[in-house]
Amino acid sequence: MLLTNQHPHNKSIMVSLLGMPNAGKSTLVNHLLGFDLSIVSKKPQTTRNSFHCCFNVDRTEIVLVDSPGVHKSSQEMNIRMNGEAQKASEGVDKNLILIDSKKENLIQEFDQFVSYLGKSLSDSWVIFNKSDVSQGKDFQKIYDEINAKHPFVKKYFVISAKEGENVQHLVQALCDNAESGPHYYHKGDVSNKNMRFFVTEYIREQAFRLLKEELPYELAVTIDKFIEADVSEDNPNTVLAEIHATILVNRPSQRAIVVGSKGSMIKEIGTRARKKIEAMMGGKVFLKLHVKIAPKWFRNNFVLEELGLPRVQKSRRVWRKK
Ligand SMILES: Nc1nc2c(ncn2[C@@H]2O[C@H](COP(=O)(O)OP(=O)(O)OP(=O)(O)O)[C@@H](O)[C@H]2O)c(=O)[nH]1
Ligand SMILES: [Mg+2]
Repeated sequence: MLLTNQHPHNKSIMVSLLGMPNAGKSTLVNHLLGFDLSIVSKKPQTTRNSFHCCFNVDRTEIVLVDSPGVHKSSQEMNIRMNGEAQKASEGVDKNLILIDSKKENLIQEFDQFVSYLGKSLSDSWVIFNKSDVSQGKDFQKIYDEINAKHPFVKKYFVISAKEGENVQHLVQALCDNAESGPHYYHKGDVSNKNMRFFVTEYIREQAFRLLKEELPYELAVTIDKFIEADVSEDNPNTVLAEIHATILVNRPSQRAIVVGSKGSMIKEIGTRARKKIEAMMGGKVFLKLHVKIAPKWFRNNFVLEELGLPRVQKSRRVWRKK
């Protein structure tokens, strides 16, 4: 029997989404998938891990690799996040480099991206995003200058990932560049990360949205318990999973803010995250959140490994227990 992912007319293409923080990479992922899989916030450095997700257009499979925005930092976690972006660019057929076109100097923005990524790229397209809020720019001229300086950039698109403007042209171009061959993912599979990963992401997403200033950057989420129920009966009230998660913070004062007055903040984070998890899992879940003070967790190799951020070549210091 011929498997659907091996049909002779199948085509596929794998593309990375790279760029500076806040350029709109995860927003584009969600627009293309048609639902909010990747977490998005107004704050930069929302995405910390690179991961695959895929969708099909007729017989063409498009695998997207979302990645953290590259930035300059000497902090171990940020160095590892940059490493995730470098990893996202490896083994793909094309790199899509997103630029926030609201920024004043897009050529400088692109140069900065190249220097922060710290790795040479091949076969890339530049995507000027946020066209809905950046009128009056001569994108052809900007592209020509970028292309003259960085010849690995072969094409440009002007889109709005949020409003969907021109995204269809980009999808068509990706389909035109896809190669014949079997699909990487089975029908129905959306990502190479599991539900545990997305649960931590949806909790962190709400923390990013609800908490102010620097606090979201000093916070991480780990899963303590994830018990999936045996859903044999067709009962809409069945709880699909019992999830216990911990929000790690750096200092005692941060714990107090995350918990909030009489537990109001942690309750709000939990309620909002649970709704998204339930929408994703297609049924009810029980979610219990704890807050734990883990001083300097963002330098601790064991915690970073658990968060899916392994050591990279540029890793600086590794915190060890004395
Ligand atoms: N107006 C407008 N806003 C956009 C557009 N695309 C993204 N945004 C907004 O830009 C902000 C950042 O979007 P993200 O998708 O989280 O950006 P990102 O590149 O994934 O950021 P990091 O994960 O931090 O690297 C959010 O507030 C989005 O709503 C767009 O096309 N137009
Ligand atoms: Mg992102």
